[in-house]
Amino acid sequence: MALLYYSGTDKDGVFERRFRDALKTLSPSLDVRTWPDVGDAKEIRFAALWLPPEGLFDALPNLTHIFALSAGVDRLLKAADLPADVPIYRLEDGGMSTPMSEYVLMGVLHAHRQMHVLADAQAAKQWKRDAAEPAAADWHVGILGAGVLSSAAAERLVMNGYKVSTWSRTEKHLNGVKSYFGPDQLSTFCGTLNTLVCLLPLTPDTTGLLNAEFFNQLPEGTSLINAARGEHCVDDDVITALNDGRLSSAMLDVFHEEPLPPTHPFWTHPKVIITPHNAAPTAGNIAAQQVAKNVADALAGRELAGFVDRNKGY
Ligand code: NDP
Ligand code: OXD
Repeated sequence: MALLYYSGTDKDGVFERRFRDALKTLSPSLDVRTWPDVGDAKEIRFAALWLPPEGLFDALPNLTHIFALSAGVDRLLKAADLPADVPIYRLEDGGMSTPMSEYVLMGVLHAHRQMHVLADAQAAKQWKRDAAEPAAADWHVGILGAGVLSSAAAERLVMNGYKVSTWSRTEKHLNGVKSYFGPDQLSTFCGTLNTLVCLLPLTPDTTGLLNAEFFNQLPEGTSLINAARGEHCVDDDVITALNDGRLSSAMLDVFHEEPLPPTHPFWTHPKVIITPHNAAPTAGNIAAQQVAKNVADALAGRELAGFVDRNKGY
């Protein structure tokens, strides 16, 4: 019985070393192989993957469990040879909650403390002491999503004194956070925000959600943070909203095409901060803990963590 590992972005092999070392300690009897060195493919029951190449699944006739080495499974679900009857489990946390909370806090602080205004003032050698800086308690942050990463980010913002709301499919009860849910409550959720954070999974329902119609529901001058997927945004509508002042700034970690092509207007827009899809890197050793536990639970016939509902798309 073996597990096949593959990561499409781990060019220097650091993640693989951390993942395999931890897995060796946690599941010493598990035979771990790295694509494309599958050996006898019939022995492979488990696959742990990020951005698998086409043909990988077709090569594994006896696969029983797919472990996504990511929180989001949008790309995995689009794999042409993804077997329809093999369950998928995604990472829940995977070491990402803390860095994602830091990223969101950094973006909120940047917007709340008017760093764009101050950067412009510095460029003009102006001593600008009149940039508006309301108290954190008067700065309303709305998070699209109330799942693993969004709850962690919401908790961090509450700890820092911000007023926080979330929007999800179903109602949530997080300490100090107001919950909005369902399409009917979206415009009320948007109505009084200072900063909007997107941490939704990419699904047919959420693709292109951040468009002109959506931005028009936000108060003038809302700042945007998108650390979910590039396809949540209609890029031209983001640029228009930045230019007409509906959005005051945008901190973007994810893009339709990654790396972001050099010709993309986001690179040079004065109100855009770009980060290279590194808001919350997966921690190899922590990912290995969840995978090792899921392998043990699968072998013992117990329920596994991180089940992906293909109908919901996350
Ligand atoms: P979860 O599945 O834990 O949370 C998703 C949340 O989105 C849930 O609260 C869910 O609602 C809500 N949601 C889903 N669909 C809808 C909808 N149609 N309308 C309203 N709410 C909806 O995901 P995670 O928090 O673990 O991860 C979120 C995403 O973050 C990932 O899918 C990935 O794309 C991105 N990501 C980005 C990283 C980066 O470095 N930039 C790193 C890791 C992840 P409900 O709770 O009611 O089901
Ligand atoms: C993820 C990501 O979904 O890194 O885990 O984007």
